[in-house]
Amino acid sequence: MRFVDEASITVRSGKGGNGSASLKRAKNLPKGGPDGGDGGKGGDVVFCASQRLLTLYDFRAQRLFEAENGQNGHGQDKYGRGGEDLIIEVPVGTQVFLENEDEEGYTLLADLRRANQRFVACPGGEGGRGNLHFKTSVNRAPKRAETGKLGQEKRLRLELKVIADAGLLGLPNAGKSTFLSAVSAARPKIASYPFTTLTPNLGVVESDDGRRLIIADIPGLIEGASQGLGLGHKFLKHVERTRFLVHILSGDDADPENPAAGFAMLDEELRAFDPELADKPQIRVINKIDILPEDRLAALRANAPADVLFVSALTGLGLPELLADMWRRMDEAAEADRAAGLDFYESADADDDYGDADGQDFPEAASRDAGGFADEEE
Ligand SMILES: Nc1nc2c(ncn2[C@@H]2O[C@H](COP(=O)(O)OP(=O)(O)OP(=O)(O)O)[C@@H](O)[C@H]2O)c(=O)[nH]1
Ligand SMILES: [Mg+2]
Repeated sequence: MRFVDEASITVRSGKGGNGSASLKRAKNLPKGGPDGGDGGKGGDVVFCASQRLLTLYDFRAQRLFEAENGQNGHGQDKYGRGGEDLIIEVPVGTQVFLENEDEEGYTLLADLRRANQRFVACPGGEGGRGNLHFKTSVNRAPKRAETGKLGQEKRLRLELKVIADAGLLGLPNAGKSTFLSAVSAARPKIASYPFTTLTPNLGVVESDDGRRLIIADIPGLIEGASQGLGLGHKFLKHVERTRFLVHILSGDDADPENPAAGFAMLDEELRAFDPELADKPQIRVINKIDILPEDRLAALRANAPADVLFVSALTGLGLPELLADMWRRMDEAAEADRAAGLDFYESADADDDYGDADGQDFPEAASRDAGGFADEEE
């Protein structure tokens, strides 16, 4: 499965069915009254955020989405059946934009941040009323009925911005994907050459008491990424919507005399992308301590800022401490969000409603595949 985070599609809601102008016919009723039923409502086009999906890949193949039309009403008081709504599943974190007709650009319609959150993008047309409704004391046999209203058509742009609790940040080869695979069920590609990861990977860490911490692993950044070097820094948008970052520096790459400089270098790239991202809380980690010569490791420990953690993603050394710190950050961030009245990262099955005006929730919560978009080859 290839990771795709942008798509343009057209959606059409269903037309309402026509009302019927039928008059009763029966032997004993020469001048029958109206018995024409209403047309059914056209189907809505509805987006639903699903934890099963991790990319917008499917929208490469299909670009037109149409809900069903409502059926016409009939005589004998028969109402037309409503058209089926069309439910379009998108990954959690998908933003739905309306393509502006006159000017360039897009208008944000909905941000589907929570599992099962729904957004009605195009309501179906109302069904027309049958002549039943038009009977009056002077006109007992009206021939009048309404036609159904047309559905709507919209050109939409979908953009996925991954939502996770922690974002991994670091130079190529630092061991980000190795860390993800050590602590979650995700199996991202890992290799000893730079830029192994080409698209984001997601992994889920589960605590003993059933809590979940979602980690986003993104491609490595290099100095000058903000000027387009390496893979550039566009993937940073996938760590924008995280609570905190885990900044991993390989003990190979760190300067033993001044390890802080290695972290500061990528912080500058973050700042160039988005100053807010640079201000996000960070856990700083020096990795690969299993292969560092003793004197190098000793110098790194002596010269690193006190908060830096030392780990080996490969052997697991130091990972329990790192995970404990991540859970602590998670609690702190959740507390800060609650204090600020923010709803951004609420878990999927929270039942308080804070969606967009028209984003509704469904009670059943899908469970997320613990894997990720790990498989990079198509
Ligand atoms: N000895 C040792 N090797 C490690 C450790 N962590 C990662 N590696 C190795 O370092 C290489 C790069 O690891 P990756 O996990 O692919 O690194 P990455 O940061 O995801 O790299 P990119 O995806 O290219 O940005 C692989 O050969 C790993 O086996 C570690 O703690 N100790
Ligand atoms: Mg990687």
